Order: sequence, then structure tokens, then C-alpha cells
Amino acid sequence: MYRILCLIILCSFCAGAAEPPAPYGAVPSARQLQWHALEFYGFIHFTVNTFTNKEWGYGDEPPRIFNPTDFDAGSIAAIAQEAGMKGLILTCKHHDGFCLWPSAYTEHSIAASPWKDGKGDMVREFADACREHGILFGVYLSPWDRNHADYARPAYITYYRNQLRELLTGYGNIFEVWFDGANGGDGWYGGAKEKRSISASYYGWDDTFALVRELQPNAVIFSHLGDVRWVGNESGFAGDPCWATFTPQIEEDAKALNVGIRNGTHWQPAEVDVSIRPGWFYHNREDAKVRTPGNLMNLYFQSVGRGASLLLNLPPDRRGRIHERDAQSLIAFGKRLKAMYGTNLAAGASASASNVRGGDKRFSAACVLDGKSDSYWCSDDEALTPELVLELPEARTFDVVSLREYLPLGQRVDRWALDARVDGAWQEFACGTAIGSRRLWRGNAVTTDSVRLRIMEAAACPAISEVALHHLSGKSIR
Ligand code: FUL
Repeated sequence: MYRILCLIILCSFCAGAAEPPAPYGAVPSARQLQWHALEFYGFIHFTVNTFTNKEWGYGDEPPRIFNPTDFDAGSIAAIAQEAGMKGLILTCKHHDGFCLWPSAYTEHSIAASPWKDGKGDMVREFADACREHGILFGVYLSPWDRNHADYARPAYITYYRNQLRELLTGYGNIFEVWFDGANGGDGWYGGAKEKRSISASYYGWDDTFALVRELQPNAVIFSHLGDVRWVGNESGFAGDPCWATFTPQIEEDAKALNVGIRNGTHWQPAEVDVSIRPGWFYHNREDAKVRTPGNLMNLYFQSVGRGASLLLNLPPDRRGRIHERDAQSLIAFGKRLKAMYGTNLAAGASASASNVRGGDKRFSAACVLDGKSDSYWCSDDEALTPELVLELPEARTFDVVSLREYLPLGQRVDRWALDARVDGAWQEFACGTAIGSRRLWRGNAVTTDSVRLRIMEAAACPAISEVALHHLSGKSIR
């Protein structure tokens, strides 16, 4: 018995119980890791603007104009869920200051509108609908408030935090809190009708963020100083590459936000916020300008496919519904995406690598195929440019590659390439900079029985959790 035990211990020692490598650079927090897994979720822009046909309300809109005729949060959440969105973020208050919930701190809210005789609470209806449809709920509370008399004075900060407290305590779990950076200046401000400017320190973000941490510890904060950064444009694309690391800055530098900063001080991944229509709010003049399923797919590859998240805006119309065109386009896109991910053409392959950390099975090449986000192929510390080969069970045709790094160890890979073996010779299919949370590459369809991932440059030994091959059907879509 004793000898068998010794043998087992010896064998496991020989097989090499290697230690995982040390993390490289800035790494994600637990709440950021949870957020990375979401990838695709929706924005809902709804306020008095929907009824005035504006994008930015001045702050003097009478609450009585907010009166959707057929509002149904359930149908909106159902559409989002069917399209594959993992959550919805609602503009609980946009720059015009009108509140979609009956805030105790203002009369400029839904309580003064005819909708449900002033007894309704739209934030509650959205929060409940999301829960019922198995998706998450997040809040947008505009710091800039063109209605409030005290805006730009200290008293407004107390008001703002009181409202935030209402939203973060009254509606269950919140996955993301969205702090808009827009501060346009002029507004109604309780009738003053003037321009007000604020200093960089006015909002006192440290204390506001502390409130979020206290009340919703799992929520990520979207802000130039928060957990998730803006991607630097509202057109729907992350940079290539789009590093998850960044050095947070007060001054916005659109290019840096777009590309990220290799070796930046913080893990601050990008979120791509973009609308399914030209505007953030619904305008019937834009009914013919809804993005097509093909266009949405491009957005997806340019955002999620570069390691960012996609926050796609779906503006309810005056009924309080997602317009049929938007819904159709979104759902058609979602179907194609589901079909694409539905088959991993690398499944069943046998995997080998030029280097496996300590020869330990825990870090073997097969880890990229097991579908688990917490297992990864990893090389020895000094092997910075290893290669991995997948021998497929038979010749298969793919046109999309999906790669993922094991994020708790940081962003390690700088450059990589993926080859397909055609007629016995390797042909390069893809070649990129950075991998991160997810790296998608779309190319011409290739039929092959073997693919090879080459890590060409890495700051630390690579830790790759996924290599998947897909075929994006319906390539001819516009
Ligand atoms: C911007 C705002 O000014 C827009 O109205 C919209 O809410 C967008 C998501 O953020 O800063």
C-alpha cells in the first residue's frame, strides 16, 4: 500500500505539477471578470426627448408630454434576450433631468406625467422585466442635469447622490452604473436659462464611486475613472488592437481610449456604445435608417471581436415599444450570431503544442478546446513564442477564428498568427496584435484538416483559454 502511494506521488511529480505563471501587468477585478463574460447588452434611451423629437432636452419640458401609449418593458426585455443580449441599461434620467422613477427628491418625474396616472415606475418595470427574462439590469443617471436649479452648485451633488442611492437600493441587483461624461453647459436650470460650467473636481467622483461600491459591490462603473472606459467614439468600433489596459486620464484622448494603452496602469477595458439608429432617442424620420443585420454583425466583430463589449442602443418609440424594424434587424442578427457560435469546428481535434508548462496536463494544449474559461494552455516562463497545432478529425471549412486569453493572468500576448494547412502546406489565415478577452478574426472560408496558432511576440508566457473555429453562415448578407 505504502509503495503504491509513493509511486503515485512520484508519478505526479514526474508529470510535473507546475505552478501557474505570475500575472503580467494590470489584471481584472472579480467584477470586471464577470462583466467581460457578458460581451453584448443593450442601452435603452427613453425620456421626454422621445416626445419632442430631440436628442438633448433643455430641461424645461413639461412632464405631461411623457405619455407612452402602449409601454411594455416585458416585450423590450424579451426582444433583447432573444437577440442574445445579456442585460439592459436604462437612461433613468438623461440630461433633461426628467426621472423615469418617482424620485422623492424632485417633482420633475414620471409621477407628474399622465402615464399610469402618475403612479407608474418605469425603472421598476424594466428591472422586473429583465429579471423575468433572465437578463441583467443597469442604470444610467446623467450627471449633467439641465432641469435642476442647483446644477453646478454643491447642493446638486447631494441631490445626485440621493437619486443614485434610490436607484441602487430600490431595484435589486445592478450590473453596471453608467456615468456619462457629457456636460454641455447651457440649460433651463430652474428657470435661470443660462450657461453653467463646472470644474474637473465638481462631481467628487471618489465619493460617488464609494457609494456604488457600498450599495452594489458587484456593479461595474462606466466612467473615465471607473472599471470600464469609453471607447472614444459613438460609431461602433474599438481600435485594432484594443488593449484592456489603460492609464485613466481626466482629459479625454479619443485615440488612446480607442486603442488602449499597452502596459497601462489599470485594467480598464473598453465598452462600445452605439445606437441601432442614427440617434440615441427614437425619431420616426429615422425609421428607414435602422442598421441591417449585416451592419450589426460588423459592429460585433469590431467591438466584441476586439476584446471590448458591445452596448447597443434600442430606443423605444412613442408607444413605448421597440419599433418593428429595429426588432427584426436585431433578432435576425442574433440568430446569425447564435448559429455561428453554435458549431465549433475545432471540436474533436487533437491538440499539441511546442511547449507545455512543466509538462503539466493542467496546462496542456487540449485546454483550448474544453469550453472552460478557467482552464488554459500555457508555456514555460522562457517560452514566449510557442505554437499550438489542432489536427481536425476531418477536413472542415471555417471563416472565423475566436481566440481568448485567460484574463486573470493579464494581457500577455502582443502578436499572433493562425495558419491553416492546405494541400500539405501552412497558409496564413489571420495575423493580429493582442488577444485579450476575445479576439475574432473573419476571413475567406478555408477548408483544412489542421490549424496552427503561432504566438509571435508575448510580454510573458502566453495563457490561452480558447481556440475556436466557426463558419459565419449567410456571408452574402448586406
Ligand atoms: C452621450 C449623451 O450626450 C448622449 O445623449 C447619449 O446618452 C450617449 C450614450 O452619451 O454622452
